Amino acid sequence: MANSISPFLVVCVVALLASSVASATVVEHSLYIKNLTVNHLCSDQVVTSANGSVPGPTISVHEGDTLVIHVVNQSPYNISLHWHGIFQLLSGWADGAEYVTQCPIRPGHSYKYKFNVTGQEGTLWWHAHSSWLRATVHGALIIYPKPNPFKPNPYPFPTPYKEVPIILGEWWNANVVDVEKQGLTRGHTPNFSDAFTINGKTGDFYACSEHDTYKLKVVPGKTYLLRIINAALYNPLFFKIANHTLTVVAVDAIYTNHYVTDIVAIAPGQTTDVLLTSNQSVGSYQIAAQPYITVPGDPPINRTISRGILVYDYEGPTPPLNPVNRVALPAFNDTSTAFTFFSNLTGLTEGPKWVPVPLHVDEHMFVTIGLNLIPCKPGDATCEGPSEQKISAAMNNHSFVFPETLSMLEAFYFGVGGTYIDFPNYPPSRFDYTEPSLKSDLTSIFAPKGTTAKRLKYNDVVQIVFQDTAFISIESHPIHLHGFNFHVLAQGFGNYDPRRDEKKFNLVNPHIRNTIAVPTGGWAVIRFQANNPGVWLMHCHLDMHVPWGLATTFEVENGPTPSSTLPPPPKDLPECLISDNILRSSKPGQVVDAE
Ligand SMILES: [Cu+2]
Repeated sequence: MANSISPFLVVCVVALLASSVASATVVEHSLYIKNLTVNHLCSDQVVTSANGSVPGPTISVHEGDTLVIHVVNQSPYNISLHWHGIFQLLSGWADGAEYVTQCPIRPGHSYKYKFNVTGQEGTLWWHAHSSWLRATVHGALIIYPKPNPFKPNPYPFPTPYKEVPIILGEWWNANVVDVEKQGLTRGHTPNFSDAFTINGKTGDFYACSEHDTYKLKVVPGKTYLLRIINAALYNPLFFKIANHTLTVVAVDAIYTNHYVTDIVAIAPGQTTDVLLTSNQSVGSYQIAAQPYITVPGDPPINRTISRGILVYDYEGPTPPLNPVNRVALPAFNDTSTAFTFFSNLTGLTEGPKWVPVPLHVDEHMFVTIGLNLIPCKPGDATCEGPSEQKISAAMNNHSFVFPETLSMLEAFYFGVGGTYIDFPNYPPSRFDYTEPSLKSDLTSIFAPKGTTAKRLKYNDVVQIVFQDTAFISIESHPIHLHGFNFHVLAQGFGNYDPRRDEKKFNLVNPHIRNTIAVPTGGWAVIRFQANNPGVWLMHCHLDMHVPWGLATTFEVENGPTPSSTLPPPPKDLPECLISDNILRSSKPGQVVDAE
């Protein structure tokens, strides 16, 4: 009898197991993609929105949760949604990169994105990954640390009094899909935006905007966590609050050592978490988001400023009468301020989710990034780019083209050959990458078009040196990698020189990111481990540069076990133009199963 198991105990153990399983919450949202009329700068504009607001809703989860998002496309455009910075471990079908991991959700159709949020916490965001629709279809995606009753403050910094998402955006008084089309047809830079926004508001710099100004109310003497996201399509930005310092504590949802600054530089695609303490005299202070222009000379770029106000909420006997304290901003082209910010960030090695730098490298890559030209067809009068050609863009002289009939992930999963070709580890030739005369060098400025993938073995460690080129112009390209975070080992200006620059690698506490702003006319070195099978897009996050071709992909093989193998696609994965039957017959025995 002493060895028998009490039925009561069994019930208790089962109940305990059930409760621990139940603690992995499923967070469910519906996003309806539909038209919305927005009034900015004295006029109405019909835009595409998620649930009728710009920015769209903030999605919050705890690490360990499963996120389910029903996307219903009631808009006139094809769409897909990307969960920017989410690892998508074994859930590549939910990554949302149009024609890379799925075909688009067509008007009138829907798709359920379902994925686990594991191994990361902090500020990310979600956005459309079709055409330029992310201009108005985006929102914050906040991952809170796993609830822990023994750890009342879950953060590696003092508990903030309040947390505030700050989404910086860019506004066109036009239909952005038309602006993109115009850029592609004419072959030169499309019309620049008309305004920048802070949480969807333009601010008093612009016409008709007195009531279109973002206000952040703070209680004196408190510390706030600002979760800053750059959702702009075209510009890195400087962000500043008059008379206040900001303490950076995380970037791209990974903690950093505290870095105290009076200005934040943030490239499209990046996030930056800062602590703000309301320790100044009671009053109002300007908040500003200003473009950081990385193209030298005098490019015709939107040089306006979005301004908001930080207001001290004060209930004492004397009402706050201070005039708005104006913010002093750097020059639009202040590369040294931007570089100081980016190169001073270091990773919080003792913090949650820190990953040490892999010290052994399996794949060394040197990837040139920049603009190029494609020849115009004879007699094509719409071709208005430099040297009467069309602007294009490339990595390693390969100008990326998205497939149109089948997603790359389906081609990978079903073994459909001929969809993409190999992406090389090096450019076809070595040259003086940042030599200014390359600007109009018609002997080497053309890059062939094609769909490319760099094939990686499961768990390969990849090091990439990104090298900006001077074709057409140098520029800071924010390169975003889907599916992985990477360590930023070093960055600098001019041509990368391994003998000189390898000595600068930070292998101890480099910061970790998913989007790196490669310095204009310079280079940056990153390292990541390909621990997730699937096809992962790597691209410039300046939206015109993607259809021009500044992208490639990584095809990561399955690992040796079921837990390192990409599962079958969900049943409701949007249909491609290649029919399901062809896919099924292309890999006999492979059954398309439910999730
Ligand atoms: Cu770019």
